[in-house]
Amino acid sequence: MLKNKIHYIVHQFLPNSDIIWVKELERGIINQTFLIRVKAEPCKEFILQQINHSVFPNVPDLMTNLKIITEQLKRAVKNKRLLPFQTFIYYPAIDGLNYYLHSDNTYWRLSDYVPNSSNIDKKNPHIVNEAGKLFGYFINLLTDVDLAKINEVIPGFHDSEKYYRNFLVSVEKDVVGRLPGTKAIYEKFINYSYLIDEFKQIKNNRDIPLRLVHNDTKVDNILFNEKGRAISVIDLDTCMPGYLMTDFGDAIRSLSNTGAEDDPDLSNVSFNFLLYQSFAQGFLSSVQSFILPAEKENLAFFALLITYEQALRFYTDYLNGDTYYHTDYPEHNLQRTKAQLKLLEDMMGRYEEMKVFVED
Ligand code: GN1
Ligand code: MG
Repeated sequence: MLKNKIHYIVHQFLPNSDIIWVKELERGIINQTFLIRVKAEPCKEFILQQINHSVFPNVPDLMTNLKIITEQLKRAVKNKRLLPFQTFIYYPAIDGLNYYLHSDNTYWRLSDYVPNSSNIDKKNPHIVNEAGKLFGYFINLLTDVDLAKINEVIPGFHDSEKYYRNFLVSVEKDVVGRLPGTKAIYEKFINYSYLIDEFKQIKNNRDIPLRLVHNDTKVDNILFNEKGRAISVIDLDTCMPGYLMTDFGDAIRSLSNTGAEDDPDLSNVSFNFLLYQSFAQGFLSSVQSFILPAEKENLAFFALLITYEQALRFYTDYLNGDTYYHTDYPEHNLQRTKAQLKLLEDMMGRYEEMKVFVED
């Protein structure tokens, strides 16, 4: 039974603890997450997560990264004190490792739960500005980490060119026969592939540095307190060397969308320029002391690029028969693709204004 299993696993981290309840959280579409309440003085809550082992084949390397990153965040938050920022740690299991390998070959980890925090359900300029400040601050806090110490747990994670190549391979194979019914979508990806050509130029630009960035800056990965202040950044699994613009772009993809990432009603999906401005303003205020001109010039481009990339990733998974992302219904990845493409096309119509806003 799942409950017994969860209790057993919690006891691998907190032996003898008295578990009051376990609740499954809908957090992310990669890992499975549980909130655990344990009897203590006062009661304390923890996050137990099953790590998606097929997405992260090397769990020890992943957890080594997380140890470096969470320790650095703790240190830097104390030194910089520019914004409130709640950190958390991963607890070692009784065997001393910072993950637990269960007998059924599943990997687990336990961390603090950030108290009095939640995701937001509605996006408004204030909330989005808060998120911008905190995602920018996150990069600022990590500027001292030696990049050579961080393992590349998913090679080329935001290499859009790689995703484009994967897409072409999946189109060629069409293993589950989903291509013929989605030819119009396929055509769009081909038409917009000039974004990949432009990305190739950026990769060759030596003025753009790699930094330790979050790489998954969607709205769900920011926690807010009850006053609506952004207080913590979660889901650090993909935190690896990458471009600052990627964090900006991925956040815009998620935060400026008036609909949901997988909205079944495409009329809900649109690009909200005011939310874009609010996020950009917050983000730039946190990175202004170190952002380089070549990075700034490409911020708006990455909003388009990462939205295109995400659409490609969803569509490729659809063509592959839904092997990567968790799906709730057969056409889920197709729905996600359509919503991301709609958002992308909307952004394309405002691209010049987007550029002008961040560059000034
Ligand atoms: C995945 O971790 P989670 O489920 O929030 C994905 C991101 C995508 C996101 C889209 C490791 O994020 O890159 O942007 O889904 N993470 C991984 O919702 O592939
Ligand atoms: Mg993630």
